[in-house]
Amino acid sequence: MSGKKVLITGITGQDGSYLAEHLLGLGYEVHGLVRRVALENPKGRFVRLAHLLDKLILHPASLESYPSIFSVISRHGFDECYHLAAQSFVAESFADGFSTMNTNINGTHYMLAALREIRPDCRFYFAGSSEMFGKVREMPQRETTPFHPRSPYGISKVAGFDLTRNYREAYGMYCVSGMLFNHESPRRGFEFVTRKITSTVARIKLGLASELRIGNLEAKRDWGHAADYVRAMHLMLQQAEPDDYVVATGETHSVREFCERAFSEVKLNYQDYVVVDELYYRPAEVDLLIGDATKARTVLGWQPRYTFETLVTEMVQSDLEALHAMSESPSLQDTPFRY
Ligand code: NAP
Ligand code: F7E
Repeated sequence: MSGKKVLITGITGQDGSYLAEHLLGLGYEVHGLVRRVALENPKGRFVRLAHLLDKLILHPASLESYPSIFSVISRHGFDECYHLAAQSFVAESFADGFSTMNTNINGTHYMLAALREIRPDCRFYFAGSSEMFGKVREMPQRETTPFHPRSPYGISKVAGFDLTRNYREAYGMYCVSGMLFNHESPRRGFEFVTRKITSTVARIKLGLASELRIGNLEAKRDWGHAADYVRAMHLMLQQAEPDDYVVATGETHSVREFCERAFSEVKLNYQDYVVVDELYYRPAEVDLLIGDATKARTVLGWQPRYTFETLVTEMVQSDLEALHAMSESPSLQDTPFRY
């Protein structure tokens, strides 16, 4: 057992829930920073953590408030901090760039500043993103690839990355950024394209929907599984020296291929159901991402366990099972999908 204390921001999200599970398994005392509204509506807001709630210590705080973050950090001697909280939906960042910037940039700065003040030895992980590469300058993208973000979200992640590196260089703190490519799972939010596809495939299969309205089918992503990627986050904080790492599978697939694969999982042809709707196009698109995770593989010894195929299968099957469970158990009717 590690006996270490860890603070996770964004613990209610996809990655936060997998990371909490992983660190509990390693013997950590796991604390989470959550919004006060979440504590007031545990059934709705802790749906991904329901199976872990009795093992976690949750603290209400606001990412927009330095004093609230300072107060949580000052009350516990954290050894590691994983800063995952963010407005993470790229499309929403075009709709409201200001709140995305406020949460993602200031929230990261407040975390770093509070740690520097109270707990400078606490190791810090920042959730960087392949969206920082944006309009990509080289293929595949690696740690040295220049950034060219294409959305307010991407810009906010470049700022978070720069802040994290600056605290490392200026104050000698152990601060690292993971440059993580898209990672998905049955716990992915419904607005992201993979979960939108798999949840709609399940509804179509059961006769509850007749079409899938979607945007750019030609965008390509390097899609991995969140359970694999949280292991890399943890490994990044166990090294002798702090450094930044790309985490990716090294394979790229289009949204069209994801649709094809997900529909074929239930023996349907995606062309019979997919309707392209320009409503879902973005003002500026990231056309193609493919990562080179050689450094994570060699230095961290990290390896993904899922493939593209096993990821899609797990997501479709999980959404089908959740819908079946709903139809059979009235008590599950207010939780549309199992996480
Ligand atoms: P997610 O499911 O959208 O979770 C986001 C988390 O941030 C939730 O716990 C959410 O809390 C919290 N949050 C959002 N706004 C907040 C605010 N104003 N104050 C406090 N908490 C707030 O995201 P994810 O997929 O787990 O991703 C985790 C992190 O990795 C994010 O920083 C994301 O940008 C980054 N990332 C994700 C991917 C990916 O493919 N998944 C790839 C690269 C980087 P509530 O539950 O209260 O809303
Ligand atoms: O879009 C296209 C869309 O919203 C993927 C976040 O976790 O990964 C995620 O960002 C692609 C884009 O994820 C629809 O235009 C087509 O090209 O699932 P997404 P994302 O924007 O790649 C990165 C690494 C992060 O860091 C982010 O936090 O799919 N697309 N049609 C669509 N996308 C959505 N959402 N909905 C559609 O109907």
